[in-house]
Amino acid sequence: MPVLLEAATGSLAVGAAPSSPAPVKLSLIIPTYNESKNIGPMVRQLTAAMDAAFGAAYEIIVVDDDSPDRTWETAQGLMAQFPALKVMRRQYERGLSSAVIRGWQAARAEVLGVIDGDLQHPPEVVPALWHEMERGADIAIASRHVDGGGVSDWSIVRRVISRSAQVIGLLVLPNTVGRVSDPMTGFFMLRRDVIRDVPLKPLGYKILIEVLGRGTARVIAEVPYVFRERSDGESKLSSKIYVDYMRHLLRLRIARLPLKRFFRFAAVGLTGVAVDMGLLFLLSDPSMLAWGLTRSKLIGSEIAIINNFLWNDAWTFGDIAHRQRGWRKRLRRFGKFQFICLAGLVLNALLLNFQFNVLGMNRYAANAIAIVIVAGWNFWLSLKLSWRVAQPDSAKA
Ligand SMILES: Nc1nc2c(ncn2[C@@H]2O[C@H](COP(=O)(O)OP(=O)(O)O)[C@@H](O)[C@H]2O)c(=O)[nH]1
Ligand SMILES: [Mg+2]
Repeated sequence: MPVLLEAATGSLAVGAAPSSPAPVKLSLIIPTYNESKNIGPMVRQLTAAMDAAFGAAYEIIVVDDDSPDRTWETAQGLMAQFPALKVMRRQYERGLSSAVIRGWQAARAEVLGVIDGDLQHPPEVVPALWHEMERGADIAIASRHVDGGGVSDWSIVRRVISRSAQVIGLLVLPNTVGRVSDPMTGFFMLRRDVIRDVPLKPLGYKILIEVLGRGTARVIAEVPYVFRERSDGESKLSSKIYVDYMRHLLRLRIARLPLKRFFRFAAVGLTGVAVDMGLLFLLSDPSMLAWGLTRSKLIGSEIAIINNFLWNDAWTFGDIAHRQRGWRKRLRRFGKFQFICLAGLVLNALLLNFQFNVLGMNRYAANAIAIVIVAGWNFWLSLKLSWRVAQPDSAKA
């Protein structure tokens, strides 16, 4: 029997392509679990479609999770007949998403792909996806929700569940899930660069959401396809998959929050409080300069704002400031920051009044809440206005 591929262990990050004497253009993964009846027809149809498009310059990697029906063995038996076919039998790890990534880790091509092994994804669509990659896409997805796509025989219940899952995804991660019409698809291709060396932490079924959420894709193309009915074997979809999906969305949501920046911003804010207090003392205290209270407060606050701006520009958002050099740009950032802080001050007073006068809260509790809300507001606006990144995707690279 021909040899099987070894499954990598450790981190789920996909590195650089290995140098290879016979390079391939596309590495397509088929994750399988109990698909022994389907894998033969699947590989046959796929090879027919791919030979026409690639000649010999492609590879198909079946990643089987040690199926009880010995799918890996059936696939291994096909290798002599199909030279592009490779098989991985995973014995120490389980799950659809990690199977796909382990497959990509063993892949040789710069373009990686995935397709189900149960013939529900039509193999004829592979060349169409490849065509989009050649035209410059970073990711090309096969979609059920663009013109010409669809599901063949789904009950109304299944349609509603699928669409609800999509809507929840849109609410939790609008900038990720909203980038494609069919975020639930398990049939797509991507450039290796999009996820190269990025540690992936997928959960459950939705590997595309992981790739969109953690990768750096800019151009995304969609190709229609009709999700076919299963003729053999059975779906592994269970209610646990929905729970995993929710957990996956939350995990990505947290990973995408700019927590580090927020903590820096908050630390800078504390230095601002110290400057403000110190100047109030120096300028207005009877033992010091003994200036009027309002004048001292205004000067102290303004210098605190300048202090905060300088630290944020150099540290909190230093990476972004570094890419937007020059005095004019710096002044513009400062102007916006100044405006945000003043607006924050007004908001602070309004909130304090509302909580104290309308809600009848304790004034110090109300003030503490107002300060937290205004800190969040200042941070968010600073992120979106002052230190806005023109191209969020390229910025990560
Ligand atoms: N390696 C591996 N493949 C899986 C696993 N679960 C499902 N698959 C494969 O992933 C593909 C899609 O799974 P399926 O159960 O058909 O999902 P459905 O089409 O959404 O009902 C099929 O090729 C399955 O054999 C798993 O835990 N490990
Ligand atoms: Mg299926």
